[in-house]
Amino acid sequence: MSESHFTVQYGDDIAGAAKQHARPEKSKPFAYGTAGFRMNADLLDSVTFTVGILAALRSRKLQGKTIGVMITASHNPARDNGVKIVDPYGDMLEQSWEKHATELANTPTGEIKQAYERLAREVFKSENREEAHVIIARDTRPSGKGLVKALTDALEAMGAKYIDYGVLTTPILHYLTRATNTQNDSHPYGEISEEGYYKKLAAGWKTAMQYKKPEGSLTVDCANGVGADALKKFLKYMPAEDDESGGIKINVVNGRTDDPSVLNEKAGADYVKTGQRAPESFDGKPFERWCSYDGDADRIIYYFTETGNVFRMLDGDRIATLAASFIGNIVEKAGLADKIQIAVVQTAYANGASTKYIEERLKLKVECTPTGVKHLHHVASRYDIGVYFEANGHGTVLFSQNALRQIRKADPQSPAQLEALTTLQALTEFINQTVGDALSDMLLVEVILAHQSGDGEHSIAKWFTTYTDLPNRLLRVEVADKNSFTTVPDTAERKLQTPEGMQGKLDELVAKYTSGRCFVRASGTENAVRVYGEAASKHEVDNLLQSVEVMIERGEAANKVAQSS
Ligand code: G16
Repeated sequence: MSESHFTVQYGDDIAGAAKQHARPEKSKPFAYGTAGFRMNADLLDSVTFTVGILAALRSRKLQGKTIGVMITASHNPARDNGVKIVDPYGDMLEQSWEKHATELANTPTGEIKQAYERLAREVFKSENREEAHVIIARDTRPSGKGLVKALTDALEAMGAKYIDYGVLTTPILHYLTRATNTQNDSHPYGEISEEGYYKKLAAGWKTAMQYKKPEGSLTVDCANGVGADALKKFLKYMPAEDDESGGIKINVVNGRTDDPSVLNEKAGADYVKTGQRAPESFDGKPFERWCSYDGDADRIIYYFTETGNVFRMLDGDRIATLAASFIGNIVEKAGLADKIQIAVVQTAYANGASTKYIEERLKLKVECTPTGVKHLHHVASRYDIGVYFEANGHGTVLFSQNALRQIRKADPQSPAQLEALTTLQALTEFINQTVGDALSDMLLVEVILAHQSGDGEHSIAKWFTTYTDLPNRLLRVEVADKNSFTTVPDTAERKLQTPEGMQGKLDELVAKYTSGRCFVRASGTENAVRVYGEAASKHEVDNLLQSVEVMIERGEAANKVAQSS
């Protein structure tokens, strides 16, 4: 690309400020992964500084719109941290900018100013004097504070205005970003405050629950993360527990945010989903509803035990099917079925039985994308109502402008239609439109279960029996270089391109199992590869995954020998 020769405004102090946040000399290349940069917190200082430069640049490029920056490593252990950029409407950073983030993060400290100016010329095309606006939040990790300092040093060097909101859940920062940028629109997203978020969710809940009372209580495992603080604050805006319309008893467990070492330890959505087991502190009686958030409260997994202590888990696929089925139903009841098209977006981790249920029983379209909510969100936003969930419990439901218009202008012809429309309208209010949100998804599930209860059967047990999952397992295998595992483009990460020959071996293995399916991909948030498998029986799936693990380990050993000779 030819360089333009206009003067790049701002950033005169960058070189000096960068020296305070120097890139470690021997670090491996950094990459903007599934959810931004994520690694051991000790390596993140310089990366976070460069994210500050990029956030200011992005804001100026978008005529001064407010950009969000979240400092979190979500489900990872407490020693890790991460940083990601949120675009003005609360969705993830536009993918074409991820390469700019990666490039800046890998620039030697002494060359930062030149790299910034080169990038500014490339993205601005002409002189740009816009005011830059950035908002910031972090989770409860001890390293967060220092990383905010790296970020704000960059923002100050860039002459950007910023607000540091302190400790918040990831979805609240996404909410605030959108609320800030839509405050002058005809339909502002909400009040620009943490309190405004709680009020919006509670108001939607009250409307959706005006004719209902939830069955029993709900216990929430907060992974000892920021979700615990948020949930406790939120409950103050909810109807009293004994209120006939919408009162609900919610217990908070694993809410120790004073001790960072316990974050995500034997608790949280990832622990429950990956191990298919209950978290520490679980003492649920049969059919009592429990759910787990992750460390920054953007994922949720439900579970309960049946009589005899049999553990039953309801993951993101289950939430997607529950939501799609319920919403499809009320859209029809509201008389809008021919005006509103609903689709479900999943990834390759979705259990095959859930996909079959959505296509064959619900008769809805299913799309499959690579891992990462950024991919699912993008595809879901093409539909009137796009239900998207990853199996790990990360997801939400998006309502398009057309869907909102149709719901607003519909004229109910009967009390049943009025109830369906009121409920639908309430869902559009409290379902987070920016990103997966454990708190808002929890309300969605609770509203649906309350609407479906009342025939004597436990609503959570009824939910579990809608279809039977194919036995499945998820493995995490540590390898010397996860980047040597790449996938074939446009296969939604279901086929390996490298290591050479590995996909062929995998196909041969899978063919030996009844209804076998298996794929391997590098994690974008951890230093490992993930192996997912399904088969007709638990025994078969365990055997299949064991063989795949051995295959990967043999490949690693062969590589080591090749490198040392
Ligand atoms: C992040 C992403 C999710 C993704 C997960 C695991 O979640 O936002 O979309 O599913 O990482 O990704 P990977 O398999 O690439 O490690 P979170 O909750 O950790 O931010």
